[in-house]
Amino acid sequence: MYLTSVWRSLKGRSLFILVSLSWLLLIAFLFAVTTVFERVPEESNALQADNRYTKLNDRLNEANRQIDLLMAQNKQLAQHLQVLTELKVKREELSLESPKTNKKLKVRNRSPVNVFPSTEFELSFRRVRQNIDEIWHHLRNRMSKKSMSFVNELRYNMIYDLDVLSDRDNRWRYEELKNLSNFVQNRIHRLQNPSDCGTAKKLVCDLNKSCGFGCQVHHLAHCFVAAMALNRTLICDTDDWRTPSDQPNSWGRLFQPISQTCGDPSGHNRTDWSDDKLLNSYQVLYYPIIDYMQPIPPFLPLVIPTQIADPLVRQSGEPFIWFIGQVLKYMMRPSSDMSQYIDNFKRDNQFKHPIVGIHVRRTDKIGTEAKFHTIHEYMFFVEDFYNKLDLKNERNSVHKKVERLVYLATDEPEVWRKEITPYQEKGYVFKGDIKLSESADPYQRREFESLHNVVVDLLLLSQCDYIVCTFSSQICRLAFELMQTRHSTQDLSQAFYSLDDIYYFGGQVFHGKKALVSHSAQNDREISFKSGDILGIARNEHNGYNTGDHNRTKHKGLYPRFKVTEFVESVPFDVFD
Ligand SMILES: Nc1nc2c(ncn2[C@@H]2O[C@H](COP(=O)(O)OP(=O)(O)OP(=O)(O)O)[C@@H](O)[C@H]2O)c(=O)[nH]1
Ligand SMILES: *[C@@H]1O[C@H](CO)[C@@H](O)[C@H](O)[C@H]1NC(C)=O
Ligand SMILES: *[C@@H]1O[C@H](CO)[C@@H](O)[C@H](O)[C@H]1NC(C)=O
Ligand SMILES: *[C@@H]1O[C@H](CO)[C@@H](O)[C@H](O)[C@H]1NC(C)=O
Ligand SMILES: *[C@@H]1O[C@H](CO)[C@@H](O)[C@H](O)[C@H]1NC(C)=O
Ligand SMILES: *[C@@H]1O[C@H](CO)[C@@H](O)[C@H](O)[C@H]1NC(C)=O
Ligand SMILES: [Mg+2]
Repeated sequence: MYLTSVWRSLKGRSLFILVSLSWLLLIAFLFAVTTVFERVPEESNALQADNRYTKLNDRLNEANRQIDLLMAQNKQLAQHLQVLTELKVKREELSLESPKTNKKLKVRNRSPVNVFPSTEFELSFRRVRQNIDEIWHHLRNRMSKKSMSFVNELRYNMIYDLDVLSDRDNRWRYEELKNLSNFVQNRIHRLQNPSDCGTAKKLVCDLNKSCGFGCQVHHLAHCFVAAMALNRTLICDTDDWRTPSDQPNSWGRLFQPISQTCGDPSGHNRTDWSDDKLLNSYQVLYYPIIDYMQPIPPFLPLVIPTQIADPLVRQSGEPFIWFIGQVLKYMMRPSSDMSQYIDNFKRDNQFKHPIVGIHVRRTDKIGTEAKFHTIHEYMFFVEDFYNKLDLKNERNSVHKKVERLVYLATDEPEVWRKEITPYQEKGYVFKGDIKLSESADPYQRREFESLHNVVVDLLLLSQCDYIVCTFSSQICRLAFELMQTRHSTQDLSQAFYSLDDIYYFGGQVFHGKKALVSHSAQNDREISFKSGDILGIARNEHNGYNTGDHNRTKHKGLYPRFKVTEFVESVPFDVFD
């Protein structure tokens, strides 16, 4: 809106001018309306008079509408003015405390635009948050339940105060991440829609990797990463994807096409991935699955693009997961049918926030790729989430207890029938649908309905405020990746608990941690290192320690999590130049 943009450009300096301006506009408009009345010519017959009155009426209505609009804008301006006056008062209070020097002048002359936190500030902030949980995990393995209730109350209060501190800059966090997301989405869109498909450089990816749904989606994401690094349009024939012959085009029914202009894999010449010096000059490049990469390209996960590394590391505690989430966000833009289905499902289910998602992966997974976990193991962390929220409300003098909503996604219908009852009796409300779980039966997984329903569960899990699951399942890793791309004022990189593995991208080259401080092993199960050393990470023991190996000494063992930070590697991706 015009007035709003004037407002922004003036940055609140000439407030009174603006308010007066809006009144002037109003007066000018009233004046104009009066002239309209006067200019209406005299007419003789009744029909014309009728017409005239209709027209007059229309104009009057229009005038009324405009006046309402101006009034509304005026009210808005007054509100802005009030906010700024408050800010000004605060500023002055601040300067009252400091000695009367030039400093006061300086402060007052500075534009009201905030000075935003540095990257170091953000990293420290997130680290404090995380370390509060490290203390919690460390103690809950050693202390009685009773002593833990003291620790937990203390912890919730510390987290509350951190939230207050972080609120100050949340708007900025939200904006910077949103800007970055728009930038990435726009570049992918441009890459995927070349004006001339006949001459475009292409990277062809076959979706035939023989594995499950989540695994294939991750395979396509791996191809997308390469396409972006090499600035080649990704070509993928999605038509036959996971489709029984009588139910064609599953991908197209669930998602929007990955390109609107370019799906033809042909070109002047083509080659396979290799260390051929001329590789770049071929128009078409066939790209293999991640497990068979030879040579290993420098951009393989968990590497992030250099061009977005600074803001990304500043704003996200999990830069790679955010980045791969952006790729998935593009790939999995829901079709209009799917969009509508999700909207209806959310409405019928009364899906609302706050809500915690749990993904209970059972059936074929148990005993083959993962261990069995009871519902209680999941609900422990759901309960913790809501206790934290109750405390937050109490500190804010909100006395109503928050409704404990849980989105349940599972491939085992028995969880719905038998396991959640004690929690329903305690007042937990489970959202989702047992029908989605019934269609997840391993013998039905090739049916379109089953595929459709796992996508519904996946998208809704990704919209939760916190997820409890097993990262050994690709479905939950997908949900967590997508979750990072939601425009939120909170960094969501810690909004999960995995009952088994740490996060990984299948086929990743290296996941490293960098030592912030040195450590000398306290027993023969621990490893020693110096600050700056690189350590691998295999497991989070959830007691304050990781298991991993030292990159240089090759010793393997435990080390304290608070002594390390994520080791982030980046290389330039041509698509972002
Ligand atoms: N509706 C629904 N189906 C699920 C859920 N979890 C798993 N499934 C089913 O299980 C399938 C995923 O298992 P796989 O086919 O082995 O796929 P994957 O990529 O190997 O995933 P994981 O085995 O979980 O690592 C999905 O396609 C669904 O059919 C869930 O939460 N909801
Ligand atoms: C986000 O982008 C807008 C428009 O380009 C810009 O005005 C704004 O300053 C950016 N915000 C941040 C926090 O980077
Ligand atoms: C997938 O297709 C590629 C060629 O497009 C072929 O080289 C590969 O062997 C196929 N893999 C499987 C598992 O069918
Ligand atoms: C492939 O074709 C393009 C366009 O015709 C040409 O410029 C390029 O040199 C060719 N590459 C090789 C390795 O032949
Ligand atoms: C050591 O770290 C480098 C990254 O700097 C990595 O590529 C390599 O795989 C690591 N080696 C081991 C044994 O972890
Ligand atoms: C990437 O491709 C686009 C479109 O062909 C081109 O305009 C751009 O210059 C390329 N970028 C690089 C770094 O090659
Ligand atoms: Mg599987």
